[in-house]
Amino acid sequence: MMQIKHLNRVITLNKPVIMGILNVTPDSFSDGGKWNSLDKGFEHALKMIEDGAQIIDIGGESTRPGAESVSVEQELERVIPFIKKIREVNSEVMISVDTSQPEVITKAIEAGADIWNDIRALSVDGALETAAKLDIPVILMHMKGTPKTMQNRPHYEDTLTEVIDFLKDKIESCHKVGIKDENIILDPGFGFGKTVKDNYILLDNLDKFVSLGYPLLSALSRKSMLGAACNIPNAQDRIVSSVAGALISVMKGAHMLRVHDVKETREALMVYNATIESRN
Ligand code: PT1
Repeated sequence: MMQIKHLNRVITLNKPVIMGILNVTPDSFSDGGKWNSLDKGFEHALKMIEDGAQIIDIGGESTRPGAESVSVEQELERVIPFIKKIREVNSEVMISVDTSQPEVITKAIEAGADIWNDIRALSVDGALETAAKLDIPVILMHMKGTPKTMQNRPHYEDTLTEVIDFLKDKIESCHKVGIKDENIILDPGFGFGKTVKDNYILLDNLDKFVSLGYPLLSALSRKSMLGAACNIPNAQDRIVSSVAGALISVMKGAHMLRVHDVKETREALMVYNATIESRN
């Protein structure tokens, strides 16, 4: 049975799991920095937990297309207080931190976080060694380029093969420094250096990622690939299309969903679960 484990916290992946997004950046692409005051962000996290999120993903760096990078100090200032505040009232929920910086994840884990969500797949200096030493679950995501430039004419000879080979190479790098298989989670990286068609090729072939044998995270909530299919320019208006994408993902075997709209996604998953359970 696949599971994600850190300290006394365990999530079993026999049913799809929801990771709720808590953007503590002033410039989030879809919440526009709505949750960047400590109190508001905290309330939002509690609401997501109540709505069925088993993981809260906290990010202090905006990584949407075109975003500028921020300093380690800024990331720490944004992220650590939220982790501490959530841990004061909840010791059960898992907390992932959306960062690429070894120093940020190290301090975040000290403050009570569990999972390293790294869109740069441990490519920053010292990241692989830090992940091995911390012995925590890590999310390895595919990206082509950097957030600032990645949507500048992305091109692949063979999208699926290139993304899968990238992740296989990263898994090998992890093994070399002693990161355990049980700590590896994969993510195709929707919207990170991909055309709309590339993104839909990856969604249609998510089962091939699942076949690699690791937990798979699908993170397409409110992204432009949905806006493109449905002609919805505003990210906030992409809730129904996000739930549709989430449901396609779980039907192709995704274990985890990184979403903004926890309640709506949970409702779709309840229908999915009822369908699966009819087999017993
Ligand atoms: C992701 C992800 C992430 N995405 C993981 N973490 C973002 N593991 C932040 C658009 O096309 O996919 N996996 N952390 C947000 N990034 C984007 C990218 C937001 C593209 C929007 C778009 O609209």
